Amino acid sequence: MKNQLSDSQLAQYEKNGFIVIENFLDHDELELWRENTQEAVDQRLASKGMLTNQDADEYYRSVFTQCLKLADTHSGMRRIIFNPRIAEMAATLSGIDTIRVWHDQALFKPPFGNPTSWHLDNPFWSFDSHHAISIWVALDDATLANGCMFYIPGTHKTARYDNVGIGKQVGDLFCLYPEWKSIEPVGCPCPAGSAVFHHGLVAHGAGANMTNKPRRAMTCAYMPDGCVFNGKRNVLPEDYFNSLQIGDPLNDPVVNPLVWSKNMVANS
Ligand SMILES: O=C(O)CCC(=O)C(=O)O
Ligand SMILES: [Fe+2]
Repeated sequence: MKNQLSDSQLAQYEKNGFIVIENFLDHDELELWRENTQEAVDQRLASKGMLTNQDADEYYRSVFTQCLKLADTHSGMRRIIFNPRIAEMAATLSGIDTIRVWHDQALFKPPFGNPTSWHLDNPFWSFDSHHAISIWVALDDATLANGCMFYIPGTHKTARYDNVGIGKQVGDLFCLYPEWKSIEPVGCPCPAGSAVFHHGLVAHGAGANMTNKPRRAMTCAYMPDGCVFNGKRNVLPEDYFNSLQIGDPLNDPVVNPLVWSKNMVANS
């Protein structure tokens, strides 16, 4: 795993709000991620479990097959997602000392799948933070033809917390941010095993899958330690959600496990 970050990569992330790490996983690691992710997704779909988009409308189901919090239901995924080396990279990029998992999610764009409309991530979530970050790992080659990621550089600096969602109009986000229309989007094709880290407030989306094969990705979103509840349920378990008041710390060790801390390393 290529888990070293150079100063120039840190500066690029700060400036653009995303960074591609080609061939992040080596051959064996990629095989492990593929096997575990595919198995965890198959199990979740077969069990008709919660935290999928299988009850959504036909359009959204064809954007991707979405399965959230696979680390909760699959031990192999737990080992992958709770890897402190990845969490350390996420913390280092976002400039924080202690980091929790918000949620993992598999996003498999099916053959001939719909595009992923331009959106921001953090406005979906139960906390507001300028230090939220995700890793998106390509399990298949991600190409301009099959729906690789696209970003609008620098937008994390002026984004707000309104949520446009991921609807049927690819460009709905620009009704909210007309000033972003003049910035050239950057496509990020990358070979399988590559990773993209992106800021929770950077504008991003993915093209349609024009090919007859799936474009699979495994992702994890991280929350800085110390974040507070903003009133949105998102993926919070119902009982926990009902127990929270706006402003309460989101520090449940099971729901949002602390996966890396500078102090943890210093003390160990
Ligand atoms: O994989 C996709 O199509 C979209 C991914 C995305 O929006 C994300 O990881 O935040
Ligand atoms: Fe996203």
